[in-house]
Formats: sequence, C-alpha cells, structure tokens
Amino acid sequence: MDLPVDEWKSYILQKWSLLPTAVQLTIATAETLSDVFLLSSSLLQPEDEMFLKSLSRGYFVGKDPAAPLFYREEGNKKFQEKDYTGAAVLYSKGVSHSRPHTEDIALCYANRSAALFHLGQFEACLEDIGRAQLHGYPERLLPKMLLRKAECLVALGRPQEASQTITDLESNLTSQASLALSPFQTLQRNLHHLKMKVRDKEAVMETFPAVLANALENMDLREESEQVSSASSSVSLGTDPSKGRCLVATKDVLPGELLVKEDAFVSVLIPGEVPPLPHGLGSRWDTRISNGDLYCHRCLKHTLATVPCDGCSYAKYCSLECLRRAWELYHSAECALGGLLLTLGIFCHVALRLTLVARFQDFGKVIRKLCDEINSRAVCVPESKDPVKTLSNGLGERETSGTAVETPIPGCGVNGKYENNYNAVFNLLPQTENHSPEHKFLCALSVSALCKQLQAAGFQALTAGLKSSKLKAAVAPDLCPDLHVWGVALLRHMLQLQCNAQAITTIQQTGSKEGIITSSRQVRLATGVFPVISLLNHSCSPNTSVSFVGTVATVRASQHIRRGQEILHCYGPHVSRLGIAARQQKLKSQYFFNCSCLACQTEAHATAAAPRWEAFCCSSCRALLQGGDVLSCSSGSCTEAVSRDHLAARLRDLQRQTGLARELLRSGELEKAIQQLSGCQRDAESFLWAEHSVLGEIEDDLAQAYAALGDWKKSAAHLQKSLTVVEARHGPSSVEMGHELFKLAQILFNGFEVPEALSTIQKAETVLAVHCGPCSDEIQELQQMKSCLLDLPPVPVGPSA
Ligand SMILES: *[C@@H]1O[C@H](CO)[C@@H](O)[C@H](O)[C@H]1NC(C)=O
Ligand SMILES: *[C@@H]1O[C@H](CO)[C@@H](O)[C@H](O)[C@H]1NC(C)=O
Ligand SMILES: *[C@@H]1O[C@H](CO)[C@@H](O)[C@H](O)[C@H]1NC(C)=O
Ligand SMILES: CC(=O)N[C@H]1CO[C@H](CO)[C@@H](O)[C@@H]1O
Ligand SMILES: CC(=O)N[C@H]1CO[C@H](CO)[C@@H](O)[C@@H]1O
Ligand SMILES: [Zn+2]
Ligand SMILES: [Zn+2]
Ligand SMILES: [Zn+2]
Ligand SMILES: [Zn+2]
Repeated sequence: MDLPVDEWKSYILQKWSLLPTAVQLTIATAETLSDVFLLSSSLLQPEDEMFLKSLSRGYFVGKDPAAPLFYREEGNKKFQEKDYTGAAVLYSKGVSHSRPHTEDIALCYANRSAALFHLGQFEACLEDIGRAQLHGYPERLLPKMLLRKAECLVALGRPQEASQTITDLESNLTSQASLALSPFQTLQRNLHHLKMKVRDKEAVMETFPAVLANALENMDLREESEQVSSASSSVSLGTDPSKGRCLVATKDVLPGELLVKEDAFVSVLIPGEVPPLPHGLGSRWDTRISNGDLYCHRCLKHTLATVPCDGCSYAKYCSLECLRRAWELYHSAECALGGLLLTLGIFCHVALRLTLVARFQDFGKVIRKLCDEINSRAVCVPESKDPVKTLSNGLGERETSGTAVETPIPGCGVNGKYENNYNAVFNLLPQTENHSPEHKFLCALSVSALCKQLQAAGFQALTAGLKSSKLKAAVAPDLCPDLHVWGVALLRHMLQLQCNAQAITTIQQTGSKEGIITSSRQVRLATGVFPVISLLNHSCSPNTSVSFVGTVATVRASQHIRRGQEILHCYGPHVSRLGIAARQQKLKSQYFFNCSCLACQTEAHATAAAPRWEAFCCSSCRALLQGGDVLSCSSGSCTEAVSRDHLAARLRDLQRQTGLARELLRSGELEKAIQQLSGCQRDAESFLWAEHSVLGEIEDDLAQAYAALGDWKKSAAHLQKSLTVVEARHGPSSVEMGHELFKLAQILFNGFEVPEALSTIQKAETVLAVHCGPCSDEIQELQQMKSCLLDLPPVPVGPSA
C-alpha cells in the first residue's frame, strides 16, 4: 500500500541482486540523493518500463462507456432490496464512468437522487436532481423527477420552492399525460399539510443549536504560537542537540487542551484493499465498495453523492469546489497517471503531490537550491555530506558578502517562524544514510519511471520558469534537466515519508443491524504530511492524543503536561498494545531509533513478566500464575504448576469456541450464541487472569447478544465487566475506554437507567472529547442522549411525511 506493489518490488530487488558488486557499492556509498538518483535511473531499461506499464494496466482508471448501464442495473437491484446505500454507491460508480453531458450521466444522477431520497439525505438528493438536469436529463422522464424534487423541498420545509416545482410539474403534465395522478395528489396533500405547520417548526429550530453549542467550544486554537503556525501559544519549538527539533510546553497544560490544529500540507486517499482485477479474465467492473467510493479524494469528507473527475473514473469529490481545487493543484497532472500511481504506491503518490502543490509555493526557490547543490558537487568537493544542511543553510536567503547566514532552525522561514509550508516539508529528515541501498534503489527507479511518464505526458511545463541553465548538461544523460531535479526532490520525499507520513484515520461505526449498540473501529483513510505534527517526538506512552476531521488533525493533551516538558505522541507501537521488544523492534526498523521513552525505561527494568492482559490464573486458587516454560502459582501455600504449552493450547481452543459463538451472533441466532458464550466464559474464568483481554472480549460479546435481545440489564452487567478489563489494559482515560463507555451509555440509555446513563455519558464525554475532539459524531450522539434524558426539547429531525 505505502510502497509499490509486490510484483514491482520483487522485480527491482531481483534486478538489484544481479547488479555487479561494484555498481551496488557505488550506489550504496553515493554521497548525495542526486547521485543515487542519477546512478539508479541510468540503469532503468525500456523493458523495465514495459513491465511496470503492464502492471499499471491492472488498475483500470479510465472511463468505460459500457459501465454506466451495468452499474445502473446493479444499483437498481440493490434498490429493490432496499439497500439504498449500496444502490447509491453503485450509481456513483456509473456516474464516474460517464462522460459529462450524456444521457448516461443524467440517468445515473437521477437514479442516485432516488436512493438518497430514501436515505433521508434531501439536500444531496436535490443536488443530484440539479446535476441530472444540468447534464441533459430527458424531458420524457422529467415529471417523475420533479415529483421527487417537490417531495424533497416539502421534507426540507421549503414550501415556496415546492409550490414552484409543483407548478412546473403541472405544466409538464399537461404536455404529456403519461404520469399516474395518485402520487401527485398525495404530494399536494403533503404540501398543504406542510404549509399549516411551517410556522411552529421555525420556532423549534431556533432552540436547536443551543444544545450543541458547548460542543463547539474549544474547537479552535485560542491563541496561536508566534513561533510555530497551527500550534497554540502553550507550545514552543525546542532544539535539543540530542533530540533535534521537538515541541515543548511553555506553560502547564491540562488534559483536553488543544495544542496543535493543522491541516495536512497534502494528503492522498488510500483507495482501500481492493486488489487489481486480473487482466483478461473476469468482469472488469467491480461492484465492491471501498473507501475510494465513500470519501472525497480532496477533503476526505464522507459522502454518498460524489462528483467524478471528467477525465478518469478514479478521482471523486464531495463537491464541484473540491473537484476544481484538486484539478488546479494536482489532479490535472495526476489524472493521466492513475494506474501507474496505484502501482507505485501511496508514498510515491504523496511525493508527487508534494512537488505539484509546491509549484504554488516556494518550490522554485528550493529547486534552485537543489540545482546549486548538484552543480557544486560536480565542480568542487562538497564540504558537507548532508544535503539537508547545505540546503537549509541557504534557505534563509540572506546572503551577506557571498556567504549564507545560517538560519537558526531548519524549516523555519526568514522571519524565524516554522510554518505549514513546502520549506518545512522539504526540511523533514530523509534519513538517507539509514535506508538500505536496495530500498533507495527501488525508490529511485520508481521515481525515475514516474518522471519518464510525466515527461511523456508533456509536463515540461511543470518546472517552467526555473533557471535550468544552471545545470550542467552532463548531469542528466537521458532526462531533461528539469525532470532530473524533479526526480531528486521526489526521491527525497519518498525517503522522508517512511518516518514522517501520518496516517489519517476515521472512526467507522460497525453496528449490528438488530442490536442498537454500535461498536466503532479506527480505519486508516489517507496518508498525509503534517510538518508541524512531524516535530513531535515519540513516546510509547504519550501525553497527547491525535484525532482527525477530514484532513485536519488535532493534537490534545491527554495528561497534565508541565511547563518545560516535551510534548510527545505515539508513532504507532503503543505500550498497551505491544510488548517492549516488539515496540523497540518496530521503532528501530521503521524510524531508526532506539526508544528510551519512560515506558520503555521502566519496562526494561521490570522483570520480563507477561502483561496482565495475557496472564493466566491458578485453577485451584485463582491466584496469578508466574514463570517461564512452567508456570507456578504465586500464592505461597499452593503448589500448582502448569506448562505454558498446555495453557497456550487451552487458550487456542477457547478462541476457536468464541469464534463459533461470534458466527452465531452475526447470523442472529442469539439464544444459541449466548449459550455458547456462557460456556466460553466459564472456561475462560477457570484459567485466565481476570484482566485477560480474551475474557473481556467474551463479556463484550455477551453484552452485544443481550442488547440485541433487548435485555438491557444483563447487557449492562456484562459490559461493566468488559469495561474493567479495558481499563486495566488501556487506562481509564484511553480512547479504548472512551469507546467502551460510549457503548455502556447506549445500553443504559436504551434501558432507561437514567442516573447511571447520565453519569456514564458524562464520563464518556470527558474521555472522548480528548481523543476524538468535542465535535465528533460520538460526542454529538452522547449530547443527544443526554438532552433526551433530561427532557430537553427534542432535536427536530425534519418534518417527516
Ligand atoms: C433508474 O432510472 C431508470 C430510467 O429512468 C428507471 O427506469 C428506474 O426505475 C430507476 N431506478 C430507480 C431505483 O429509481
Ligand atoms: C417542465 O419543467 C421544467 C422545469 O423544471 C421546465 O423548464 C420545462 O419547460 C417544463 N416543460 C414543459 C413542457 O412544460
Ligand atoms: C541502538 O542500540 C544498538 C544496541 O544497543 C546499537 O548498536 C545501535 O547503534 C543503536 N542505534 C541507534 C540509532 O542509536
Ligand atoms: C523523530 C525524532 O525526532 N526522533 C527523535 C526522538 O528523540 C530521540 C532521542 O531521545 C532521537 O534519537 C530521535 O531521533
Ligand atoms: C504520564 C506520562 O508519561 N507523562 C509524560 C508526558 O511526557 C513527559 C515528557 O516530556 C514526561 O515527563 C511525562 O511523564
Ligand atoms: Zn471535498
Ligand atoms: Zn482524473
Ligand atoms: Zn518507548
Ligand atoms: Zn494456586
């Protein structure tokens, strides 16, 4: 996903292994990225490019004129099954394969408007009706669609426009008497009904925003730091000789305080785990739904009503505005490269987009520095082996008598401020010396092939206006000089991304259909570059939490941070999810450092006991079992001893049994599921420590099953037990705890246990506001539950027919 597809990866590694040792050595010891790029790209052969092209063809991103009809028919089937979401997505796929101003696109939009109408998304429905008309919806079908439009306007409480639509409809009807009249009469009755009610509604709507008002507090930085853009004044940029750049608290910070709110410099949506279609066989049309169908490719907003790029079937947006902005900034260059970019992976795509977006910033300046760099290397012996240093020294751009004045902190502008811009991105560390030579070779060849495609697509214009004359002709034997510079920049970004790419995540609700409680899971939606957040150093037990709304990341304190302490976040391996050895290994291989965070220090000194959530208990006295291959009871008077293998086998068996129970739960056989789960629970309690995570999962499943049966009391009792396990493992203010409290709140709410529900809502709100932000869906839902319980005026959902 991040790196190129496996076929290309193994092809290049094979190529690398066949290189003469002397060539390998030259690449491995090359002093600058420019040299790595030059040496590698001179080895890219036409047959390599052919192979890459054949892989790219597996991703079909063009428009297929036969596809709209196919998707419309598939959508109609889903519609019949009342799966309106599924239908809307299939109609969207039809839209994305249609050319503008064709009957195909108009029909797809019109069909989608019907699905959106049934989903209650009236605004989106109206927009689709407008789009259908704009693209030439056939006159003969118009009355049916106008009827839907009027109904939407009625539902939205816009009676004047509804009457106007009715008038249009009537004049259309007199010219073609094909439409059955009964739905039309129903509509007129609804309209009449609505007109009566409209004034009362308006009064209710005015009271509504007050309920959510306090959720909107604390959404913006109260005061921005003068030194770091997108950060609050509680944050300053430190430079510790041993740690490099880092963020430090300038005053005492309380849990929940917003520290950084940064929009991604660029982000690239991850299309989802949909493998390419094997060429030549099977259907070329994919009916599976992926994140690429559900989120705007620019702003990452969730939407069922996407508008596609006019040129390809891949890029889709939430609005014409996003479509236009994406085209201007980057998609006009990327559109023709869709399949290649999917083959080369997200990092390559992000690298390209960084340079494309940079054209509108100070890229020219950076490119000139790169040129100088390449030039000076060709002419004289470089003073510094570190191109970053050489570059950043000059970036301050205050040349006094021919010598560059060193800017104090890399990435800062002339004014000394660190900002979310290309200069800061460019100065993120590429860790050139830490990457393996094969990896650099893979990245360089991928980037080189991409450059050739850019060139073939006529993109000399990309670097127009740059002083390419500064480059010696000898530097780039094959590529034009501009593209060579472009290639070096792309390679640099690709290497930077391994340590600096930030996963943009979202919470997806996975609710069972019949049960009312929903679980949520975090999914990775996109990869982004956030130069300010990249300044945060890692801790396995961090004092902040990061969350996202679209492409905007917010970092909040999750604990009290004292003035002068470093602000830390977790790069992935968190203390509550991985043991110390696995964490150290991951951080070392991906980020190239030995973690010495507080958690790692304390754990390294503690005895290497297994964590409590993996611990076993004595079957005779329930005390904790301890030891290596043979575990013995920790209670002094007991002599019980068991082999670890035996316990591991029992655990595997238990997990098989709970797997079966989960299948029963999924297929709705609730009584059987409960019976099976109760058996698992008894078994688990006989040998697992009370805080073992498997025991917690069983309790959680039992809670789900009872909730589905509507037995809220039992459901809540089981969830309480699951909650204690989650708390022991992840801590009382962790995001996992927040989600578990959210579930408990839903159950208590449904069971109408008012005081317990209110106190649980309160706890869930406190925890989730830190991790998900005070405006997240969960918080809003909690607030609605609270206002319901407190008997506030109900939140109007719009006048339903
Ligand atoms: C989709 O459009 C076609 C053509 O107008 C129509 O026959 C069909 O009923 C529509 N499907 C839905 C679900 O509205
Ligand atoms: C049908 O309604 C549309 C308005 O949506 C109008 O532009 C068109 O002229 C009408 N057609 C007839 C025949 O009245
Ligand atoms: C990490 O520790 C190992 C062994 O303790 C050492 O060899 C290595 O140089 C260290 N790496 C870094 C980046 O400090
Ligand atoms: C990304 C980053 O800056 N990591 C640094 C965090 O701090 C340790 C030392 O404590 C450095 O080795 C890392 O490079
Ligand atoms: C609880 C915890 O780990 N808090 C830490 C937050 O980060 C600072 C480092 O700057 C630590 O000192 C705190 O202990
Ligand atoms: Zn958008
Ligand atoms: Zn496109
Ligand atoms: Zn650590
Ligand atoms: Zn015992």
